[in-house]
This record gives sequence, structure tokens and C-alpha cells, in this order.
Amino acid sequence: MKLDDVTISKMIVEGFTKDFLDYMECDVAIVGGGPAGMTAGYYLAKKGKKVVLFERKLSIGGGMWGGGMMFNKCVFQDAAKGILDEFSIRTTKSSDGYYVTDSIETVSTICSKAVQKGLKIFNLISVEDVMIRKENITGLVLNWTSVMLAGLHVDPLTIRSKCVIDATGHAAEVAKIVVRKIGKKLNTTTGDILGEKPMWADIGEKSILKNTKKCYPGLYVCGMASNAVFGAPRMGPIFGGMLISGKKVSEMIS
Ligand code: 48H
Repeated sequence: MKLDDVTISKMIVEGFTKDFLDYMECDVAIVGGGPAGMTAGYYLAKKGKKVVLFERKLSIGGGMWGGGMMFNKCVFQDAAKGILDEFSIRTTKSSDGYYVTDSIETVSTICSKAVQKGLKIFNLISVEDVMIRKENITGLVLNWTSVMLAGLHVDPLTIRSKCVIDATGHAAEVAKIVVRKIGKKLNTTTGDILGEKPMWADIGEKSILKNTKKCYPGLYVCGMASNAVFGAPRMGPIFGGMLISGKKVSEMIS
């Protein structure tokens, strides 16, 4: 086979454009490709939903690659073991009942299983705004991360989805956009983002489940963003709550 440079380029542009057009209308749009967003995407795809995930960085995985302080191990409590088993991620059980995984295996396996189940991931794209119609989130406003980094004045594009999941981690970026654009109308005690509280693994992990919920019509929060929006402690380098939260939000939406 004689390789042709321009044919290769055409295949890339055609393939990407076809996918992008296809996902401009979908059931669920997830913002953020950390452990919570990817797990939500896996379970939604498994339920047969048309689900897309936008990640601003080149790589998927969010804060999981680095384990704790760059020691690339992830710790999970037993409540998350079923999800690790579903992904076939190998674990080492400690004498006091925690499970430890290799962070590289964990991130790459969740990503691979989610994509193969049907989750469509677009990396290098940032969500910069939302679409709201009749007090309901109806879609996302997207731009290339590189455009935003370069500070270029380039207008964005939009996609429509039946609902949106904010899985942007500590920053809770989508919820923040809603407050900035239309005021304190979130489903919190003040309508505003309540803010993340100091580290406390036990309470942080328990709160995450309670705080994984709808925070505005058409908008759900999961993972670290849940505790940021609803005001609960961070939990440090334990990742069970992120997976359980991703699964929970998929069940709420399904
Ligand atoms: C597109 C965006 C945008 C945007 C952000 O931080 P993450 O790993 O989030 P979670 O909730 O899946 O997991 C949190 C966990 O990693 C963590 O930080 C923990 C447990 N911390 C505890 C502690 O005490 O510190 O992933 C979020 C992803 C990232 O990859 C971002 O790049 C991405 O979202 N993202 N993507 N458009 N506007 N904002």
C-alpha cells in the first residue's frame, strides 16, 4: 500500500467532523473527564443513552493520574469495590480493608471501558457557557481550549442535550457559569455555590453521595463538584466517592 499524506489528513477531518455533527444533539452531555465524569459516562452508555463528554485537557483522567502528591496509587473504600470489579481493575486489599490500585491502570481502564461501551469523548474542548431556555439547561457552549489559552477572540459553537452533568471537580465550573449568568438560582440553601470545606475524608466521602444531585433544572453535579456546590469537605486522595457518585448520577438520569 502506497501511503498518501493528503488522504490521511482528509480521513482525520472527515472522521472528526462526522462525530462532532453526530453529537451536536444528544441525551446527556458531561463536562469534565475525571473519574466521576468518566464513570457516569460509562454507566449512561451502558443504559443505551447517547452520551458525550467534553474534556478541556489533552488527557482524560483529571486528578487521578497523580494518586496522592504524585505517588501514583489510588485508594478506595470497600463500597467502591463492585465498580472496580466491573471495570476489571486489579486491586490490592490492605489489612484494614482499603483497596489500592495503580493510578495509571485505573484511569486508562475506566477510559477504555467507557469509550468501548459507547461514551463519546472529545478532548481539548472547553465548556465556556450554557444554553438556558425557559429556566432549563438545554445545551453547552464550546470552544477549543487552545483558543481560550491564547486569548483569541473566536466565537464558540453549541450542542444541544436533554441534560448536562457538571463533573468539573473542585472548580464546579458549569454551576459557576449558571450563577454568573442568571444569579443565585441553584438548588442550594442560598442559591449560590456554597464552597468546598476543609479536608475530612470520612465526612467528605459520605457527603458526596448526598450531594450528587440536580442543582438546577437540566443540570446535575457529580464528583468533587458536588461537594463544592453543596458545601462539604474535600476528602484528599481517596477515590471511591468519585466512582460511586458517577454511578449514582447515571442512575438518577436514567
Ligand atoms: C471542559 C473541564 C472544564 C471545562 C474542568 O478534577 P477531576 O478529577 O474531577 P472528579 O470530580 O472526577 O474527581 C476529583 C478528584 O480527581 C479529586 O480532585 C479529588 C478526589 N480531590 C480531593 C481533594 O481533597 O483534593 O476532573 C475534572 C475534569 C478535569 O480533567 C478538568 O480538566 C475538566 O474536568 N474540566 N473540561 N470544560 N469548563 N472544567
